[in-house]
Amino acid sequence: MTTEEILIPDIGSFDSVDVIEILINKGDEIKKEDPLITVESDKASMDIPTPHSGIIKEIKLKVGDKVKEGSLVALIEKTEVSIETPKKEPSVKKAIENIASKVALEPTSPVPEPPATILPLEKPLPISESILVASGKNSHASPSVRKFARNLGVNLNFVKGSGPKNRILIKDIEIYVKSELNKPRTDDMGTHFSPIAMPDIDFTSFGDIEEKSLSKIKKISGANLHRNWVTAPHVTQFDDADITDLEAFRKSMQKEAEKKGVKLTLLAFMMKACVNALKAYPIFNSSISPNGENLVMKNYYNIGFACDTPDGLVVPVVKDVLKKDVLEIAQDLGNLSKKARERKLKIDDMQGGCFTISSLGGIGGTKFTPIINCPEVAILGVSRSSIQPIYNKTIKEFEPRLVLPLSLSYDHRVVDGADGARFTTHLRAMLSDVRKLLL
Ligand code: CAO
Repeated sequence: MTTEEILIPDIGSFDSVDVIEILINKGDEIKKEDPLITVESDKASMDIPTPHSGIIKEIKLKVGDKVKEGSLVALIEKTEVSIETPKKEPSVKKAIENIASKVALEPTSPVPEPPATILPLEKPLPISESILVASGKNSHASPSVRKFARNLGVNLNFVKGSGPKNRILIKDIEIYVKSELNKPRTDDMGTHFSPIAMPDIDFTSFGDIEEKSLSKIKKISGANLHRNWVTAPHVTQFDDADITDLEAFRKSMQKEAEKKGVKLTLLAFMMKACVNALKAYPIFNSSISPNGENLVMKNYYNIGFACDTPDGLVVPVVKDVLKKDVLEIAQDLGNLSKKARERKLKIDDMQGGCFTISSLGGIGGTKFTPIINCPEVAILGVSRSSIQPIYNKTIKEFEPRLVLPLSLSYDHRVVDGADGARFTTHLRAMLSDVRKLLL
């Protein structure tokens, strides 16, 4: 093995160019044509390739040095013995002159991408000999950097250069790629959350099993629920409302409602109370705009309700709740629930919601944490009412009262905790005083 000097080759009419990047380290094992350093004139930058394969024993230059043809770049211990034969390949000199003349014609042209292909050569040059020029005012990059970018499929026009004169360095591309990988992706349901794979368990090894396919509704709602759960930071605010008087009033109206063929349930009153609270706290009647920059504030009041059907969960929407009385709302609720259970809901029946109520009161339970129906920003969970001892300050005694548990989940990107508590406090006040609610 012999140690040889690597010298700057013929670089044409440029008699002094700056070393702007050292691409090798002492001890590196390199192959013939690998780039060693990048030099730059006022018109062009180029990589200087190694004429031999071998191990770098010493680097004789540093960034900022001025070099010309014949300057010593490094000492290399050759690992191959090559018989030097004169080559007919285009020289570095010819290529740099070719490009320099192009650059002179278009001094502020944008960075060509991918630039290696712009050379009008019959046979493409090896990459290290391709003179890749970026002399635009804004950015430029050396051939090795361009090759690195090309291998990763990176368009350099999007990369911010941190080198001298905004030159793009390898580390800039690495930073760019990292930031791109961390951006939310549309194909993972709008999040960059990648859970580990579910373990593949053979359940038959534990006992008898039966497989059933998920219903279409479950497949669709499952994907939506998952997206909403991982994209919206949920907070759930709990509260209790004293609905003793409201329930007495509802019962007193039930006969009249039945005559009109309407079942007047608590849910109709809940809708009225929620619209009242939405008017008092309009932030709850908003959505984050698709570009994530603004809040869309809605001046209409359509309330969705989670409806349990044999095929799964659907959310029909009662439109214009503000303009309707409780009987009209109850009528809509009845019609939409019937349509849902008979699988007759139309797309329009499930669109345009501003806020959702999920009532499990007819079934049971004390409290739960409902998942927001995004892009809405809040959902109210209603659990089963029960008689509770409530302290009456006026008479200084506990009284048996009918108490309704409320669970408000909200998107903390939009709604602050204080507003969450204000909203449930307002709801509680409305539900406790039927006169306020119906005014
Ligand atoms: N506390 C105590 N009783 C309640 C109640 C409450 N909060 N809410 C309803 N009830 C009673 C009703 O008064 C009714 O009693 P009667 O039959 O004696 O009159 C009974 O429970 C059944 O009510 P309902 O379910 O017919 O009517 P509703 O208006 O309360 O609810 C609907 C309608 C569509 C919301 C409901 O049928 C339903 O599907 N609930 C499930 C929603 C769901 O799955 N949510 C979870 C989604 S995951 O977030």
